[in-house]
Amino acid sequence: TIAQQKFADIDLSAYDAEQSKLMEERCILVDEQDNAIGAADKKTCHLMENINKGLLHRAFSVFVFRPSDGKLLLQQRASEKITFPDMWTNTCCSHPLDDFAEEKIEAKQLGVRNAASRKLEHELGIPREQAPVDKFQYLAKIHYLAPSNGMWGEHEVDYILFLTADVTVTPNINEIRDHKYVDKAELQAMFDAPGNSFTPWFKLIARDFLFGWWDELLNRKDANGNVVATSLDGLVDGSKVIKM
Ligand code: DMA
Ligand code: MN
Repeated sequence: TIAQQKFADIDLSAYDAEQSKLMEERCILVDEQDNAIGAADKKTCHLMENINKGLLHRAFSVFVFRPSDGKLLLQQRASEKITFPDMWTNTCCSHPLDDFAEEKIEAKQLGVRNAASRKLEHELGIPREQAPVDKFQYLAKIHYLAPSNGMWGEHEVDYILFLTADVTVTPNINEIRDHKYVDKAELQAMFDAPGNSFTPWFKLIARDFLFGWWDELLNRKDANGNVVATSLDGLVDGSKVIKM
């Protein structure tokens, strides 16, 4: 069955050693309604050969906004990344892992929240106390499929989380090449400029949701003029998977 996919027999020696090692992480397999149905290593989950047979896993996409001006923190993926290298994208994406009990908890999206806090530290060096699990605002979960380069791709149920926090960024250069804060107009100018490339999930989320939710965020400043992600609670019905 799909839940018992074998470790794919693909040689990773041509890729970056650190990124190749991370392909041994075990992702959580889900059906299209996001019911957990098993686990498989990250390599298996990201091969188009398996994706084309329906293999689907759980993921998250975090958007970090600066409280004082509501700017969004973007990252450019490192050239070492095996999937979607060098592309600009939202603050941080990854997977809750079957390897950690605390990342399998489904109540209140606690598993993805724990994974998001872990990966903000791993990729951007953000101290965990700056990204505590209860500060993330869960918005929605989307189901999308996107080929990357060659044999690789993504096929995920992706939880979208907003976080408003002042964060200290110390980039892990094996993960990210660059990062910057943008307002809506600056992001739109990046999209319009020739030569920038963006991850497919970021383009989909930007196309359908990001700008509207960002407007709501900017409209709901607290008494000190700061944007607060948790003010978006109840804005959308996050209970059903949205197919993109
Ligand atoms: C995977 O992101 C998750 C999404 C939403 C695409 P990623 O490739 O950045 O994950 P990782 O850094 O763990 O390889
Ligand atoms: Mn993935």
